[in-house]
Amino acid sequence: MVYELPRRSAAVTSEEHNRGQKRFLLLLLVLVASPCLASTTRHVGVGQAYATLQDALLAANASDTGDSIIVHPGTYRNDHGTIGVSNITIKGLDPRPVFDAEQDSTHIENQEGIIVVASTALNVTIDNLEFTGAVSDAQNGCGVRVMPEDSPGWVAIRNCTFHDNQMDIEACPDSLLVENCELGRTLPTYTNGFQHCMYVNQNVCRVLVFRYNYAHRPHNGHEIKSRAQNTFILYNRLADEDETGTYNIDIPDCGTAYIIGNVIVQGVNSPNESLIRYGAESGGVPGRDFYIINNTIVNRLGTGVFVNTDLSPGGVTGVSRNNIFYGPGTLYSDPSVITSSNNYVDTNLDNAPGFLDPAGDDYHLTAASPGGAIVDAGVDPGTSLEGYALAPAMQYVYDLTSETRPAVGALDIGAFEYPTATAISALLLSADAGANGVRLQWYAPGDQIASTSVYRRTSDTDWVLLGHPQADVGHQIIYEDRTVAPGRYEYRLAVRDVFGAESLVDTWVAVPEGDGVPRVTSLDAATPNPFGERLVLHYGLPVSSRVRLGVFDLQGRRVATVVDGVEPEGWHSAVWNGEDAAGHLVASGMYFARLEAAGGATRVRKIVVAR
Ligand SMILES: [Ca+2]
Ligand SMILES: [Ca+2]
Repeated sequence: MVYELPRRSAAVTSEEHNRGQKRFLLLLLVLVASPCLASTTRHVGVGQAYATLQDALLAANASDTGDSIIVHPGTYRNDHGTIGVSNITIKGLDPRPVFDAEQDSTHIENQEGIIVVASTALNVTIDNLEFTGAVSDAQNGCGVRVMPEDSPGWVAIRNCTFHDNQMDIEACPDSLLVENCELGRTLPTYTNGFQHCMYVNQNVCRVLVFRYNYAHRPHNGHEIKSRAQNTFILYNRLADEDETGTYNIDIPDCGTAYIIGNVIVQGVNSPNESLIRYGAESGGVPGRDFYIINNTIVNRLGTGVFVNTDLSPGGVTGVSRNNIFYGPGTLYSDPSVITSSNNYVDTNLDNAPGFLDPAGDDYHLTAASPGGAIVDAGVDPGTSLEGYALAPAMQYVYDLTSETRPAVGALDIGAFEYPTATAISALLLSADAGANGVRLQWYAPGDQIASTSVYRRTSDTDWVLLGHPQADVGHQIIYEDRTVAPGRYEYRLAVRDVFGAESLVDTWVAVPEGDGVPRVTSLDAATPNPFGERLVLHYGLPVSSRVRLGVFDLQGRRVATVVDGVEPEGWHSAVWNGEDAAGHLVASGMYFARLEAAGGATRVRKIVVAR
């Protein structure tokens, strides 16, 4: 969806288009790249142009051309830096690079964070990095720290891991997106202060979107604390576990807050009984409305207040619908300010909701979940005061992703719909690359495929959609990409089933050098394989050559001759109709295709005939 806030243009693209809301949110991630033609890609790592991220950032700041920084795998100790200019992307290559400040306060820039985004840096993406050991003398050493920015820029933090920092993320850009991240344990400090996983620390932040994350084990702090004017907490897991997390969600200065589709768990060591706290410090931002919709909220402490507004200023209104409140405690400190309906309450921790694995914090519903009370018992939660549709469009997927929430009867109560859709499991059969293209072949069983999509990227570009190949009757999906230059590419097949669940298969392919002519004699994997009536054999010749392409049985006897003659250099295809030399269909079973070309080059591929 594209959300927009009224005053400043920005947007987020996402799979939630069907929400159709236009008034909110931020962050145009597809416009991450700088329009500046002089933009440079700088590589960091052993044997790369820059040994440290700090060196690459100094160069990127000096050139101020909206550079991309690619961090190669490895552990970077005492490597830290400041992003001082706009339109910077820092992206780690798998396996995810680790930045370890080694719990030494001299190891982070300005005593702030391993990566600091200065207020002068607008539109920054930090992708696929791990941050650990950030400690500062001020006791708020961060994995990533974004300085206050009262201008219309954004910061996106994606696919990152944080743990054992004094704060994982402290940030207040105009717009902030944090998605698909793990924000793990925060470190105790000598004053035993409040160490949050996610902290938006000033009201200049206009919009926070925090989604598809797993925030857990804050030490004497909150999984998420937001002073943003508009806070969206969507489809996350926020769990104290064994640590001393205080509030799972703290919205201290009021504002508009959306808490939708989350798993929220207060642990046995929480020093404060409240799980969601709203307006406890001030009315510092104008909104006075909050929405708690389709969450599964669990209290393992012996006592508790699920939603606490007792210190908030006047004029506060909340909506609470379709939630599961599981465990002892008071639902609302002040029920008069909350419109509440269609919530399921079980104070006993006796698994009456029929959760899949509550001891493991997995609150998916099961066949034991009560129909009519939880399953299909939700209502359309309506819209917010600002017109934002409150119904959950997505659901959290353990641990760091999400999926479209399936539509199975009426909306269920809680964070998950039952039955959970079963994603179609797709399997890569072959990936063949020649000088003039790539051919990929997958197998995706089942007859409930709603759509397929093939994407391509390189190690430093984002996914590009190539097409939507159809599965054939044999459940095979074939895609041929004739648009690639030599180099390494990753292909992704996404198969979405009719319930909305998606299965992904990613494959790296190396395309060799060449200008349309193969470097060596080659015979691609036969397609389709197995086959019944018609088999296509693709082969490539580096030079014009006498060619014999035949089919042989397991005893090595020639069954059929497909090509026998002189062919020019380049790529060719030939069809075998499954008949032997006498024109009879051959028996089902295994055969071989053998290509013989000039210079004694011989290539063999297995063929399976299945009738
Ligand atoms: Ca608590
Ligand atoms: Ca349902």
